[in-house]
Amino acid sequence: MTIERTLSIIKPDATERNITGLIVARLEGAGLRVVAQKRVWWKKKQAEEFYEMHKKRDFFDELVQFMISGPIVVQVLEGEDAIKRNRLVMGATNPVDADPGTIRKDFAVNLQRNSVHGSDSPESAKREIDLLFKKSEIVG
Ligand code: RTP
Ligand code: MG
Repeated sequence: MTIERTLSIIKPDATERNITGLIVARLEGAGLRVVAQKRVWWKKKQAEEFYEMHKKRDFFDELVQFMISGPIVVQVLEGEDAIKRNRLVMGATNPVDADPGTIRKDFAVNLQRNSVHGSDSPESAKREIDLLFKKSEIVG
């Protein structure tokens, strides 16, 4: 059993609809613990740096504009197999393809406004956590 940490973001479409608590309840219900959390409103540069791996994708500019359109909640989640576990409870990127009972099936608006982000590998989890949190902000 591996206790892991992963980086989660509650996106602007969810803060706008005031459903961050409903989403946190789903994460906790899936066995994940919020060990760090803050509400921020990114500047363009921060969104571009976070999503740097998507720079060449045709949706990059739209994604950055969306992610700076309102406040977000960034979190470190801890738990057994946290990275995979979080991706499972999030559901598929496009809510149309997401399984019943997942966050995206129940809350996402569309492919872009899909309510949550979750790190997709141990390497990206480390990069994303180090980018957004100081060590002292994470309390396990
Ligand atoms: P995330 O990174 O947010 O956890 O989502 P993901 O791994 O499921 O999806 P990814 O391929 O990494 O894409 C990042 C985010 O970009 C937006 N997107 N828009 N218009 C489009 O074709 C498109 N494709 C992706 C989504 O907000 C997606 O979560
Ligand atoms: Mg991704």
